Amino acid sequence: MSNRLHFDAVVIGAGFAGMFMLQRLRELGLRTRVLEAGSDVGGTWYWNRYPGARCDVESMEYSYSFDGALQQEWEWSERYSAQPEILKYAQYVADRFELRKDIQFQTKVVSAKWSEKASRWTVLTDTGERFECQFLITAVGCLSLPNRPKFPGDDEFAGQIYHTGLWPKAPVDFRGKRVGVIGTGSSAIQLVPLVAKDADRLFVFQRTPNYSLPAKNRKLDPVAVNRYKSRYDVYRRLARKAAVGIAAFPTPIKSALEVDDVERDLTYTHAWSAGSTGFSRAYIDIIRDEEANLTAAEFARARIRDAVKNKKVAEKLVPTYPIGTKRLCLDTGYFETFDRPNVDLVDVRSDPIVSLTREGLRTVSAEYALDAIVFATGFDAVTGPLQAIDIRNQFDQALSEKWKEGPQTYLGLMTSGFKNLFMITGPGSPSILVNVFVAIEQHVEWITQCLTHMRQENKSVIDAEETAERHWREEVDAIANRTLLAKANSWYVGANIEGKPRVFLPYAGGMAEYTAVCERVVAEGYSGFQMS
Ligand code: NA7
Repeated sequence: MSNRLHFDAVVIGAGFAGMFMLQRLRELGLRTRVLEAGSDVGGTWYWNRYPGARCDVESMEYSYSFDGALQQEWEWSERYSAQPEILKYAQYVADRFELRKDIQFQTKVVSAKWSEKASRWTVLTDTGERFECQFLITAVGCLSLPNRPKFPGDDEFAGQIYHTGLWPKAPVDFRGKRVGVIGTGSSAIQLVPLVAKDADRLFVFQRTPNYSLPAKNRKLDPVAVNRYKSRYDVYRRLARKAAVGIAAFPTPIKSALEVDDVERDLTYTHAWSAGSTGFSRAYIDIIRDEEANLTAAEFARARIRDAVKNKKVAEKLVPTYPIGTKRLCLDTGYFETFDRPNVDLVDVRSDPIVSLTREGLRTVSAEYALDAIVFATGFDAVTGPLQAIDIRNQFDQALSEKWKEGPQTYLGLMTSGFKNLFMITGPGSPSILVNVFVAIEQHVEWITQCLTHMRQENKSVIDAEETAERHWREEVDAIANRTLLAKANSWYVGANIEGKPRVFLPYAGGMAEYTAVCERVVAEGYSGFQMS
C-alpha cells in the first residue's frame, strides 16, 4: 500500500453515468477522482465490442441532454447506433469536457470501507492504491458483470472462448471456423447474423427462444436530423415525462381487449413495422394482463413463423413466455439466418449442454466440433457489479451481506447504514427499464442537488432511513407485481444467476412517476434521509 490519495468524491466507473457525475462534481468544486477498470471511457460500450453490438434506443434519444451545444454538434449516422459510434461519442464527450484528467484508467476498485471516526470512505484498488473520500458514488452500470456459466471440461477446450460482454479489442476472424454461440438473448440476436456470414459452420445453442422484431435500422437523413435538433429541447422534455424515457414511444390509451380483431391487427402491424421495442406499449395492458399479452404474443409468434422458411426450425424459435416480460430484442435478419445452410439451431432445453471437450461441446445426445465458443450468456445484472466490490459500513457489514436476500435501497440511490454512498441507476430505480441516459441524468442531477443542499445546510453526512428503505422495497415489489414482469424468469428478477435471490431489481413504475417521487422527497426536505 503506497500513498493515500485524498478526494472529496470518488466515482467508480467511467461510463456515461460516471462521466456526467464527474462533470457535475467539478462544477460543484469537489475534488473528484473517477476510477475505471477499462483503459478508456464508455463502460458498457467499451466492453461489449461483439460484432453487431448496437443500441435498441434511437440515437437521437440515446445521448446526453445536459449540454445544448453538445447535442447540436454531435452527428449520429444511423437510427440505432452501433457500438463503435457510441464509444466514439463517449470519447468525444471525454475530450470536449476534458474529463480524462480526473479519470484513472486500468484501476479496478476492490473494496471500500466507511470510517465513522474520519467520516470518510477508504477505497482500495487492484493497483494497490488507497483513496480516501467523503463521498463514494457508484457508476458501475447495470449490465457490466458478465455471467459466464462454467461447464465440466471448461479448461480442456482447445479453441477460442469469447464472452460478448468482454469482447477483445482486436477484430476476431471467424472465417473458415466452426463456431458455437451459447445463448439467444439480445447480444446473441445481434451477433448471430454477422457470425453466420463469416463462419464455416455456426451452431446456436438455444435454451429459451426470445421475441425480436426487425430493427428497421437505417442511415439518418440529415434534413430530418436538423429538424429534430431544432426542437431537441421539446423532445428531451417529452422523454423525461414519458414512462420509459423515450419521446418517440407511443403513449397507449386503449386496452388490447376493448378493440376488435381488425383494429388490433392494424395496430400491431403498424407497431411491428415501426421497428422499435415500443411494440409492447401498443396497448396499455400488454405488460399487465395475460389475455391482452397473448394477443400481442400471438402476433409476434406469427411474424417469427413468417420469417423462417424451415418450418421445423421456425417452431423451435417461437417463444412461449408472455411477450415483453423479458427484454424485447431488435434484430437485423436474426430469424432468417436459421435458413442458411451453414447454421444449425440446437435446442439445449431438451438436449442440455453436458460439458466442453477438447474438440468442442457435448450435449446429452450429441457432440459438436468447434474452433470457437461465444458465450452470449448475459450478466449478473444490476446488483452483481455492486456486490462484486467489497463495500463495508462502519460496523464492517458488507453490502453483499446486507443484500443477501435481495437489494434494499431507498429510491435506488442509497442503502441505509452505508453513509455517503450514492448509487447511480442502483437497484430500485428505473435504470434498465427505461432509456438509461434519462435515468442517469436524473440520478446525477438529484445527487448534485442533494450535495448542494448539504453544503448549504452545513451537513457532511447523509444516510437513508431504514423505514423509508423498507417502504420503498414494498413499493418497488408492489408495482412490479401489478405487471407480468415479475413473473418471467428474466435477469430483471435475477433468475439467470444460480442462487441469486428472486427479487424484482428495477423500479417498474416508469421514469416520470419515479422522478416525481424523487422531487417530492426533495420538496419535503429530503424525507427518508438523515443528514448530520
Ligand atoms: P441475456 O438476455 O441474459 O441472454 C443470455 C442468454 O444466455 C439467454 O438466452 C440464456 O438462456 C442463455 N444462457 C445463460 N446461461 C446459459 C447456460 N448455462 N446454458 C445455455 N444457455 C444459457 O443476455 P444478453 O447479453 O443477450 O442481453 C443482456 C442485455 O444487454 C439485454 O437485455 C440488452 O439490454 C443488452 P435462458 O433465457 O436463461 O434460458
